[in-house]
Amino acid sequence: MALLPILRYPDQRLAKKAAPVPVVDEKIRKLVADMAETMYEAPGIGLAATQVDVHLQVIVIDASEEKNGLHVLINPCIEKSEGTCEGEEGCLSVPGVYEKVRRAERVTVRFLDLQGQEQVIEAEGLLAVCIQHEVDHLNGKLFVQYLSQLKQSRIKAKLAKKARITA
Ligand code: K1U
Ligand code: ZN
Repeated sequence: MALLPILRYPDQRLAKKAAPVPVVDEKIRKLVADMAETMYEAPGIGLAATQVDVHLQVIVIDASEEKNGLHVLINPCIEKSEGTCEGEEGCLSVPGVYEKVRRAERVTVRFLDLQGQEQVIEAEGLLAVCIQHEVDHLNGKLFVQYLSQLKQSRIKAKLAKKARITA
């Protein structure tokens, strides 16, 4: 397995739209293993392939307390969204920034598993929020885009300053 570098906002590669995975093969299973290792090490509760500069529809999520509940979603499609909720979100591509975002409370998502079999899950709470956040990544959208232009400019300036200090 390998740790993968995570792209940081405002890198334009984060705005690319991911393509569907044509076949779930060993190459995809290796990508998933590397993404899971990268997510756990960060640490984070989710990671989309877009964030590691791979523009395929692959997501890993583990929103469990014990870190023993890995979900792998290939070619995910949110078929149903119900209710609304508002909670603080973070993003491994926007380090150190946590902001409130409004999302659907429950989602039904269809996807392929690591064997290429179609699966459906109904999710709520943090898992549902994380699925929406990661599917947004695959569509080239970041959680900061739900915020005002002023907040987005402040976040860009903060990250640019941090990058200058650490360079
Ligand atoms: O996609 C990502 O950048 C991962 C992101 C997922 C996410 C977090 C919160 C709400 C929605 C989606 C993160 O994992 S940010 C880090 C984080 O939330 C966390 C880190 C350590 C322990 C617990 C949570
Ligand atoms: Zn993110």
